[in-house]
Amino acid sequence: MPSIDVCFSPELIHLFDLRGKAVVAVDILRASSTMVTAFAHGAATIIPVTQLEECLGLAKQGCLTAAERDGIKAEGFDFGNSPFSYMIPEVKGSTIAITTTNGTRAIRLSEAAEEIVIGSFLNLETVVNHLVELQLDVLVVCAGWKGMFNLEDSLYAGAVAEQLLERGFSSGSDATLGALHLYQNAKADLFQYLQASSHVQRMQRLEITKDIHFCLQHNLYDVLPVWQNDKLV
Ligand code: 3SL
Repeated sequence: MPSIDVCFSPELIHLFDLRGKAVVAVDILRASSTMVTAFAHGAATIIPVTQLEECLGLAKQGCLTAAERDGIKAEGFDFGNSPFSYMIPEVKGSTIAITTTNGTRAIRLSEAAEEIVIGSFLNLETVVNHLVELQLDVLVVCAGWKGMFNLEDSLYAGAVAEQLLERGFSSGSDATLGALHLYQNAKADLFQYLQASSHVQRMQRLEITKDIHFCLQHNLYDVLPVWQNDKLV
């Protein structure tokens, strides 16, 4: 029986053997939710990179570019990291190069996995169904915040764990059980539960509360971004 495990921060990823595993890379607020939204609005390809310069350089190859640092859109890029900015006709058929503070790093650090999919509450059911079909051991890699644990990604890991445990997976660790218990305590009202969390407070200071509400919705989209040849398709 395959297992479900959770890596609470990219700083812990060296403790896991990714070979042969399916990684679900998640940054609920907001990178993975934004990528899922961009695909749902017709993006063809997303190239996650870690550095601003590399991202900007990809404009020369015809990419749209997106960059966020500390919650704010970086100067000179087409997009920041709000899911709402990807709901425009120009996104259809496009290739988007993106760099964000934590999310794109989590994806890049997962490259040794057998399969990487991008998870968010927005496509939770689609991700879970895919993992059940794959029958590989699963590791949810939380982007966290600058190496630290965060609540929103851990809650998502708990949501994935809840569904996979119901569908025959085994718990890989105390991390899985911790994430599951968090989610079960919070799921009645995730927004309320996250009120005191650091990134929600940061986003509220930046007046982007509507992005938080958007990213906490479950199963809005049925897209499944998958890592293939150095990009997401
Ligand atoms: O850290 C990240 O990668 C971002 O998702 C952070 S933010 O939500 O855009 O502020």
